[in-house]
Amino acid sequence: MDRNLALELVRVTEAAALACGRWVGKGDKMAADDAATEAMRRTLDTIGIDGTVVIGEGEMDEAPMLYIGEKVGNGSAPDVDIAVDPLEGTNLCAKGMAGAITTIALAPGGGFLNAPDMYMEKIAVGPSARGAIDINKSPTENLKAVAEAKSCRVEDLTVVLLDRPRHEKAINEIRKAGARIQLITDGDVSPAVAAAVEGSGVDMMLGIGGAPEGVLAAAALKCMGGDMQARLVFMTQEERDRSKQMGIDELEKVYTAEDMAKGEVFFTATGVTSSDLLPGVRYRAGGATTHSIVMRSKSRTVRFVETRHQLDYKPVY
Ligand code: VTB
Repeated sequence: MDRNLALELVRVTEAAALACGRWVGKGDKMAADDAATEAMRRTLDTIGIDGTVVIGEGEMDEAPMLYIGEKVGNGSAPDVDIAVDPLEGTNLCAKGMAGAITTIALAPGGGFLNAPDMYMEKIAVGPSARGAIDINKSPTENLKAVAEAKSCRVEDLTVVLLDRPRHEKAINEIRKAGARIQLITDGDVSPAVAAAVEGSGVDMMLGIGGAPEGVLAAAALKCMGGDMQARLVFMTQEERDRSKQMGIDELEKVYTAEDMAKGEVFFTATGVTSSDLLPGVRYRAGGATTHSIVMRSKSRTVRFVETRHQLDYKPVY
């Protein structure tokens, strides 16, 4: 692909962030998500792609827009698959807490794992620890290998996990191993991406979160040359059946970033509330500033884009 579509997609995540940024701290996660989704949907149609949503807001009967299977873009070539999380961390946005982002990824048709909306166990690190992780090994073993790869001590590493009872064992083990921990209430895409950004302060994202979020993180980590392994976590027989229906034959498979995001992929995210990855939206009289991360796998170029928006000239806001 000759075009760097990420440079166009950043307008989509910016629009979503500007829209849901107004809902920061308002306590209404549904309204925040609707605002982001609506803005993302509208902006997507200005882009020259023939897109199909494969990771979206839900099945057709559950979501009014950006549902799985929905066609997006202006319909001109190329034929691409789209993965979106218009507002990743709706609770974080509603409470004004750190780490909410708007995010989108694009792959050639059929490039993304069609991940069902269920849990996925994940481990993600940046390029400096590439090859050092193994989801089948214990957190202690992974931390030792990552510290060695990064020529530092385990005590120098910071691991991000969702603060959930299901992670109690891992948290205890990581503490014992000596690494630092950042517990987050929501939003595991942002720390997975941050793990691959030199100097972000995050070295690893670990634990069980959403499978769709895992595919978005995989797209980003592939673009950055980071490393990720993941495995679906089945809670019910119904989830196993649904996964099979969605074309997943090997239920226990360990996925790499490449397995989940094949071909030339693009990823962008814009900060809604500030985090280790990106500052959040800041408004001023007649305008706002957004910060985004923009990347493509082909060149592995990672751009941090700071945009000054003149809202007076964008009547929609
Ligand atoms: C996960 C995580 C997401 O929601 O899906 C989480 O990947 C839900 O986990 O980033 P629980 O079922 O334990 O609440 C997010 O945090 C936000 O969508």
